[in-house]
Amino acid sequence: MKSDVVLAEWGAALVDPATWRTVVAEADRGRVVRVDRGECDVMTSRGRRRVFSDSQRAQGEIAPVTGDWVELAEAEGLGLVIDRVLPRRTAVSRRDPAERDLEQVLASNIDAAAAVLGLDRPIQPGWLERLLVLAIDSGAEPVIVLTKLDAVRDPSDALELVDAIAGPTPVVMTSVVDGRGLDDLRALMGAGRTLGLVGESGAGKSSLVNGLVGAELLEVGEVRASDAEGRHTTTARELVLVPNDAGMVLDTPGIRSLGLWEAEHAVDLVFGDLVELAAACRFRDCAHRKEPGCAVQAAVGSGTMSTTRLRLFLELVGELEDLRRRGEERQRRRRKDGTRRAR
Ligand SMILES: Nc1nc2c(ncn2[C@@H]2O[C@H](COP(=O)(O)OP(=O)(O)OP(=O)(O)O)[C@@H](O)[C@H]2O)c(=O)[nH]1
Ligand SMILES: [Mg+2]
Ligand SMILES: [Zn+2]
Repeated sequence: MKSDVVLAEWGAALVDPATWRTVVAEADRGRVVRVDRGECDVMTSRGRRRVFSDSQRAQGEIAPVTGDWVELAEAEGLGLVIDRVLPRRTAVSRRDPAERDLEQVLASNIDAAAAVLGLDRPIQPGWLERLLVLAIDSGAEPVIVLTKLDAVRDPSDALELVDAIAGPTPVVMTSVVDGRGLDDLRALMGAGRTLGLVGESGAGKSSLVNGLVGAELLEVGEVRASDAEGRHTTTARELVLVPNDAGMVLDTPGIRSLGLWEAEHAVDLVFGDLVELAAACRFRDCAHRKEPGCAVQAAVGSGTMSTTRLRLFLELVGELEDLRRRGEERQRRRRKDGTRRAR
């Protein structure tokens, strides 16, 4: 592709918002639009380039992810390689549930982060809370997107539950069948801005991309009829340009599970207002049920805190206590086994 053709197509998308420098003049710079094993597609002013993600660097501290701004270099025998990943403005990342310190970056340099859930299945509060942690923790503007609005007769119960969790985070309901809500998503994008989508398989992320682009660009998979379980159709993280300078959207494969790290952070990131209130309770170990001097119950009484939100908060705190207790027991058992074997 020639430079002017790319510019006409990608336009503002190739302006690095961190520096406001157009990449056009710099053929050695670009943005990662797709990552496969060992290779990536990088959009540069000269078009889409397939580059090696040189294994040494890819396994190092910063492996390139979709959305990254990178500098390219020629490497002998390899052709174009990613020489450097520029500092990320924002990043959606999760922790490996087995190795909780291992961070996995799912998308970078996004401006809005959407936690996507389908209205075709029951909303699981614990799942939404964890997913919302990813969106809030990314540093981008978080938003909750409820898809398949056309597939439900009355979304009001689901919406009430979601609102109780969302707090100040905006909630958008969409349908790619009748187009409702797509303009609300477009409002989060705009020239040079990127909307990132995360959620479980079958939530409708790739369908949203197609809906925003107005073409069947990405593959979409049926969900199982019995329980709306997805089939993990999307396997690569992909950054897609929306025509007419309307911004970009970053699709990701369905997330299988989110663990303890996300749940722990949900206490502060999702229920921060309750943590703050609880600090004013008379007793430090207040359970916020019937204790005298409970600031949380006072807020419920005066109508500033919803009973549903309080119930969800107490459920999360209870679940965390369970998880921690079980983790400690496992450790104790392991230590005991160790001493037995050492004898
Ligand atoms: N009725 C209706 N169905 C939808 C809507 N959006 C998505 N679907 C359907 O939901 C199913 C899953 O959609 P996908 O877009 O493949 O879901 P995904 O989140 O990309 O799934 P993975 O790639 O597996 O993570 C498909 O059968 C879609 O046709 C919608 O707005 N309305
Ligand atoms: Mg998909
Ligand atoms: Zn209390």
